[in-house]
Amino acid sequence: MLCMSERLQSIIDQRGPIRTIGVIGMGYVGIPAAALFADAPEFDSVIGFQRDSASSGYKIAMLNRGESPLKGEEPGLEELLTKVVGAGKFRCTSDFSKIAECDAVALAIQTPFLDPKDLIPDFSALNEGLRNVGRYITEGVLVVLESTITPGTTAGMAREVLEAESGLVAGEEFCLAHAPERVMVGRLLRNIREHDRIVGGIDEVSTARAVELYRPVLTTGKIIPMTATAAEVTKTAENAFRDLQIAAANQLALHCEAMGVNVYDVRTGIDSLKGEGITRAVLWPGAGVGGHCLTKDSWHLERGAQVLGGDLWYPHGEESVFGVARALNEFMPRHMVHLTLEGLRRAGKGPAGATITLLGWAFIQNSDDTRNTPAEPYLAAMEDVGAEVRVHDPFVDEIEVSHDLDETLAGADAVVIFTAHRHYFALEAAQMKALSGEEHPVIIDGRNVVDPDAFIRAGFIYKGIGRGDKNSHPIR
Ligand code: SAJ
Repeated sequence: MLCMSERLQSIIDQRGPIRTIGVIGMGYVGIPAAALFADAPEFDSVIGFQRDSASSGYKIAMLNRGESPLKGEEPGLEELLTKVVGAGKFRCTSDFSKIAECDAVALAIQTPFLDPKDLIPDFSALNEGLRNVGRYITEGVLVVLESTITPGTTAGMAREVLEAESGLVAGEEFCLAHAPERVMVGRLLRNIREHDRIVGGIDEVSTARAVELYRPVLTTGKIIPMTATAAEVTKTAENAFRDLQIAAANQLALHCEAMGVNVYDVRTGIDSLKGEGITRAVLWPGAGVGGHCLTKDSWHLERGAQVLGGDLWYPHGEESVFGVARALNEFMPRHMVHLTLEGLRRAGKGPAGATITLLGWAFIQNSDDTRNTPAEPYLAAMEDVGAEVRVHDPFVDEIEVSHDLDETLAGADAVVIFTAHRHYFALEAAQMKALSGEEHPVIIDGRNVVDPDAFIRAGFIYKGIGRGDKNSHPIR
């Protein structure tokens, strides 16, 4: 009597090597993945699956013309799509029944949170994708989840849905794995080729089959095999660690403000500690943490520990360090409100009726990506206390966002820098003071962009994140 994995191995041996690959979800994860699979000589063809929905259906025709539907610069992607479509190695369809032709299927479907506070991820799109895949997969297929998911999902909910829809048994009649994406907008192809790839199966046979799928697309990246759950924890933890490092820098900044110290001097000092086995990754304090990775991945990790961790044990009643880090990073926009109110108070003003110029709406410098921008809670809080906020951002094309810096600065009682766009490093104190028309305009620097002394000399009231050495300066 063959054990489960021996049975699965014999089914795979009969099926032969992976030839046809399906990728579900033609977004910024699925499209480069499909193009790179199609470009690998080891594989015969790739089918991209995209729901023909009102919001995304247009991608199908574009992709079949070899065009990329992704916004922004993605070096090499459009050429690669033209090449593989032209070679007949890649096509896109909304006909999910074609999954039956695939030896391997990768799901690249987004998993946002409806509301991070209740830790309930919105798996509805992923669920629909899994049901579609389960409906059409055949014996010996490999199913891989690439989306960032709560630890326990692959071996739990995903396995259950796939088995229920297909009538097949995971680990015995088909392979199941998690291989988290590590792509960053603007370098999608490079990330997939060059980053090491975590590949985690629900069993050894699944892991090995997933390694066969991903090894051909790596150039300098290496395969790092592990279990599916370990792969889910790795992905969520690698971002939770980054969020934690940023929170540590933010905490230090708040302490330095209280102690009258320049946090950037302290950062330079700490960073100078080098040498064998010494590691100090001091990141940068700032106005807050935005984006779609760090704002949710810690909660996926926490939820995994709560759902999976039967005997989870740490200081009871205490928040985990990742939860404390999230709360501190979410606090930083409120600290920017505090600095603004303190600056206005020094100028003899209250927030009601004050004109605030907010510089930077994107969540990250020199980008148009506004997802979960920390500027949003700041704007809401300032409007709640009666201020009028005008937003400038040279990269963001949204209704309330201006591209005219002088116009946005005119009549400002306070100028608040939220994003370190390169344009803001050229801000001129004297010119800004003239535009404000105020005797003592306020400037709040959330990203260490301006020189405090230049603005103080020009008569500004300065406050900066972590600038305990300047935040109580004499007014000129
Ligand atoms: N931020 C700080 N201080 C820092 C670094 C970032 O306040 O020292 C803020 C940024 O202003 C931004 C937010 O944190 O609002 C996120 O910045 P990020 O550089 O982490 O950019 P993301 O969100 O695009 O993170 C992605 C992640 N990549 C993937 O999930 C595949 C993250 O794991 C990468 O480390 C990061 O890119 C990167 O290094 O570029």
